Amino acid sequence: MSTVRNQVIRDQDHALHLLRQMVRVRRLEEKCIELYSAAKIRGFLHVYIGEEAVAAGVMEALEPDDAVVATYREHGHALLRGVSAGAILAEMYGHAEGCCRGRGGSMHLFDADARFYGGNAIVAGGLPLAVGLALADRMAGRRRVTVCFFGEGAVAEGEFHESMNLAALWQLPVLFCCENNLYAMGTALGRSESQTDIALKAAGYEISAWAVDGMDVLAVEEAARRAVDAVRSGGGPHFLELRTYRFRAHSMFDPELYREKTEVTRWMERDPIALLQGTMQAAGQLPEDTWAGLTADVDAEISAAVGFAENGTPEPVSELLRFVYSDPPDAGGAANPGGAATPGGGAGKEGAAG
Ligand SMILES: Cc1ncc(C[n+]2csc(CCOP(=O)(O)OP(=O)(O)O)c2C)c(N)n1
Repeated sequence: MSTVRNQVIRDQDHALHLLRQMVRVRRLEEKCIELYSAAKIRGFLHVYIGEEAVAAGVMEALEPDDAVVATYREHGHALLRGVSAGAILAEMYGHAEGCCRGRGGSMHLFDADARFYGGNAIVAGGLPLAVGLALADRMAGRRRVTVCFFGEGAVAEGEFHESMNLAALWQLPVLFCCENNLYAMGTALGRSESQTDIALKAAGYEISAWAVDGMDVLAVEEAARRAVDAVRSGGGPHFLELRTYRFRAHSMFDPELYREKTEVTRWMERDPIALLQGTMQAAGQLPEDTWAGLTADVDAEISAAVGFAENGTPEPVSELLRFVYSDPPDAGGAANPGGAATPGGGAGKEGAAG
């Protein structure tokens, strides 16, 4: 088995933690696929399998107050940001116990308490949102960082360029993390971009940018810490191009005619979980029973989450207008957080039922 790097991992407990985080994401999504196939989960489902080292490494560099913005391939980001597996699965079931009361589903996970701002289904849609969050922090004098994850498909969008420009012009505290898995649905990067070096595109906006091996969680964490520290200490926006690969189809509906099976197999040889596991085992840092204990714990977490989601309840139809509009302050929004608000300003449960 190949190793992450020819090195002995200095902090064994931390390496084990990273391994656990990646396994949590992998097992959660393997379960999602199973539940989707059993028609328990409906709608779209995009899994992150193969890319786990990116979210696992970057999240380590963040403080609880920092903000995270992600794409529709965000189950792992939400989980590692502290949204429970139960709240994620209940969301996919369309149950009220989900992190968005079952209204968003797989592509729209959101949790304001965790400062997790989606779950954005529109390609590149998260970038201006991240720039806005960073601008708000700058204006309020808060030393927070906003991290924005997006696929390389986003660089073809105008929103990408507008966001790079404003973040650099205003020196905003945002870290852009491009998850370059080489394909935007069925379109290979080289078929849509004249310049395929994405870090170079960001550098064109005077943003410090560099590429990282996105299959090596230690390398990702190291790069993310360096970038986040620079952003937090006033160094303006930074950009990481994380070179990675998705092992599964784009979504549950994708015959994968655009890539060779041998290419997929080649990348699977650098599975981020197996790489770290192999390195630790080779260094005598992962005894068999430690690994068995880790996987058993994760399996228990996921099966408890499935139970939680299964036992959830759909929202009653009478509640569906709640939260569609926020309560205007003069309608007593703070005092009536559950009350429905109409565009005209009327609030109250009767309004919701109507
Ligand atoms: C503005 C917009 N255009 C098109 C789509 C349809 N679409 C959904 S996913 C996707 C590919 C995006 O690829 P990438 O950004 O590389 O992310 P990945 O799926 O590889 O993680 C496209 C074109 C969309 N959601 N939004």
